[in-house]
Parts: sequence; structure tokens; C-alpha cells
Amino acid sequence: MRSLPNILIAGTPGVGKTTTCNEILSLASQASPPLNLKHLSINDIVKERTCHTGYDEELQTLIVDEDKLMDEVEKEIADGEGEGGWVIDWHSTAGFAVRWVDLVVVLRCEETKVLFDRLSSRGYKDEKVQENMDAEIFGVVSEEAKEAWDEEGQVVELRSVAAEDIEENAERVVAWVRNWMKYHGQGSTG
Ligand code: DAT
Repeated sequence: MRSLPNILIAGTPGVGKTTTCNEILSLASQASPPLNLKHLSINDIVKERTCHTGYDEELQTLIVDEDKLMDEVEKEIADGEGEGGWVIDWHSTAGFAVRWVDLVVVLRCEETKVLFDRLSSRGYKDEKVQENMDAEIFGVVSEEAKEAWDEEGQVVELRSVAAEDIEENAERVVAWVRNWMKYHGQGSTG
């Protein structure tokens, strides 16, 4: 049994996943006692371990080899049997085994103008901006997560529109980690 939970921070590109992960890690390291949470950027794994088969010019994105990617993720997080504490940063929950992840946080930016500006400022082409805006409007990531993780409270949607949402969401996740530790009898470990 892991001593810390694994958390998947998911959501449409631009909703604030990486920013939120960094804030979670920062709060965790400053906590007393500190929580040994670690950032697992799936984007980095895709690139560094060549888990892709090509590049989609229209959508300006690598074509991910999901089987290879999930093999690499499994190695990294030790199939969920490791010590845990991974804060996983990826736009999707597809391919993840339910047992690897204790909490799925889906960040949401319902203010389409705000998301549009974030995506445009990345230099994304219109097609890519539109594809991501549609995904966010239809709640694609959230639906996918709820289909896989059906246990009560395992999928939470958090609003990520304004700057203060980042800190509030990070605080909620860290509080959730503490509760998980208490519930799983890990309260005395750091
Ligand atoms: P993601 O990892 O989901 O693609 P990001 O963390 O890289 O998103 O954030 C994209 C940009 O948007 C970045 O400049 C920070 C900004 N941003 C994200 N969430 C925000 C929020 N809740 N308030 C203000 N800015 C935010």
C-alpha cells in the first residue's frame, strides 16, 4: 500500500494544470511536516522517452503512442505499488489504470474568453484553439474521468479561471492529501 496518494491533475490544455501542480508541490514542501509530493509531467515523458509516432501539423501536437506511454508511466509510478505521492500532469485520463490514481482533479475554465486568450497566446492555430475550446465546453475530460473512476469523490472538478483559484485549488488538494493519509493510517509520516 502506498504511503501517499497519487493524484492526476487533468483538463483541457490551458486550464492551468502545470501552474496548479507547481503550486501544490510548493505548498507541500512548505508544509509542516513537509509532504513528499513529486511532479510527473506526462508531456516530458512523451518527449524524453519518445512515446510518439509522429506530429500532427494541423493540431500542432505530437501523435502519442498511448501503449508505450502507459508502459513508461507504469514503470515510473511502480504500478501503484510504489510509495505514491505522484502529482500527475496530463490533459487526459485515457489509458490510466484506475488503481494507479487515488484522486482525479479536473480543472475547468468555463469562461471561454479567458481560455481562448490563454490558448491564442501560445501561438496555437485556429483549429487547435477551436478543438480545445470545444473539448472544454463539452466537458470531455471530466466525462471520461467520471466513466472510469466511479467511486464517490474520486473525481473532483475545480474552477480554474482567476489567479486566486490556483492557490485555493492547490490548498484543497494538499488538504485532501492529509485526509487521505489520516484515513489510511499514514498520519505520522511526513
Ligand atoms: P496547462 O498545463 O493546463 O496547459 P498552464 O498551467 O500551462 O496550463 O497555464 C496556461 C497559462 O494560463 C499560463 O500562462 C498560466 C495561465 N493560467 C492558468 N490557469 C490560470 C488561472 N486560474 N488564473 C490565472 N492564470 C492562469
